[in-house]
Amino acid sequence: MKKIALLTVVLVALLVSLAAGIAQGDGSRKVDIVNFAFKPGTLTVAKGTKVEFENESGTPHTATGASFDSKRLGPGKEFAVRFNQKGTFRYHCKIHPEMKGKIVVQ
Ligand SMILES: [Cu+2]
Repeated sequence: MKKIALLTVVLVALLVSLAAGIAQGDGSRKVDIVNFAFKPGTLTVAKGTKVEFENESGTPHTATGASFDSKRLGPGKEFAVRFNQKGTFRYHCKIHPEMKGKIVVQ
């Protein structure tokens, strides 16, 4: 009976640490470029998250901020940047300056 209790404690601890890992956001998040817009326009992530920009449209775009630049992203291409500092990071498309988005890092 003691063994089962110990096993339960170990399993619960494992599940809690897994859930904590997901909440900390040490994975990656995605911004789609579609219909001349970044979706979502505002993405909130945890510090240390990698954000992937994927051009799902038929025309080239860029995701360009003060500290990063995807350069010209053709249709179907991806660009990733990791955000290691808290703050609000605005970006736009150099080809279509009306396309704007922001990443909020908490
Ligand atoms: Cu564009």
